[in-house]
Amino acid sequence: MITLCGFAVSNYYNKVKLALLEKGVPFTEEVVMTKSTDPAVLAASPLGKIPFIRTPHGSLCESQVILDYLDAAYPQVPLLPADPFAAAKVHELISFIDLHLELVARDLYPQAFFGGTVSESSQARVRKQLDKNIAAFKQLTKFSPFVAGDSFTQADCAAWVSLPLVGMATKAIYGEDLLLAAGVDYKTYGKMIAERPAAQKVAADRKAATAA
Ligand SMILES: N[C@@H](CCC(=O)N[C@@H](CS)C(=O)NCC(=O)O)C(=O)O
Repeated sequence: MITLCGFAVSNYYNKVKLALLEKGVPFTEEVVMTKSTDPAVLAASPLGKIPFIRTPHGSLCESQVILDYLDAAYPQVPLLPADPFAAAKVHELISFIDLHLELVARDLYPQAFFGGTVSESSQARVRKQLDKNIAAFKQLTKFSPFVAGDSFTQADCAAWVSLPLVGMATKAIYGEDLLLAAGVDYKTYGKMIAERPAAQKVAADRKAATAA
C-alpha cells in the first residue's frame, strides 16, 4: 500500500493525490508539514519538501517522479499516452506548468497569500519572466478539452492544482490575473476538471485542511 505524505493544501501534494485517485490506486495519507526535522521525513525527502510517498519498495520524493512511478507501476489506468512522442508532449507541458509558471510565480506567494512583502524589484523580475513564460505555455497547451488534448493526463494533475495559484498570485500582486489577461482560460477548464469525482475529493479535502 502507498502512503502519501504531506498536507492537503499543497498543490504538489494534490497533484499526486489527484493522480492516485484518477488511477484508482489504493493509498493512505500521512500529514507531514514542511520544515520537518524528523530524521524519518528527511530520509524520505532529503530537502524536507512535500509530497513524498512511502511504498513497499522504499520512499520517493518529487511529484513528477512519483507520477511517472505510478504510471509505470499501475498501468491499468494510464495518465500518459502510449505513444512515446505524445507522452513526451505531456511531460513538456508539465515542465512548463511546474517550472516555468508555478515555480516562478512562487516568489510572489509571501505577499500574495501570507501577509509578507515582495520587493518591487522582485515583482518586476517575476513579471518579466511570467509574461514570457505564459505566452510560451499558451503556445503549447490545447485545452481541447484537456491540457494535452482529448484525454485526461498527468498534465491535468499539474495544471488543475497550479494554474489557479499563478492566476491568484498575479492578480494579488499586479492587479490583473496574468493567465486570464493572456487568454489562458484556466477557469472554464478548472470547472470542467472539478466535475470529476477524483477532483471533487481533492477539493473537499483541501477545503477542510484550509479551514483547519
Ligand atoms: N519540485 C517539488 C516541489 C514540492 C514543493 O515545493 N513543495 C512545497 C509545498 S507546496 C514544499 O515542500 N515547500 C517547503 C520547502 O521547499 O522547503 C515537487 O514537485 O514535489
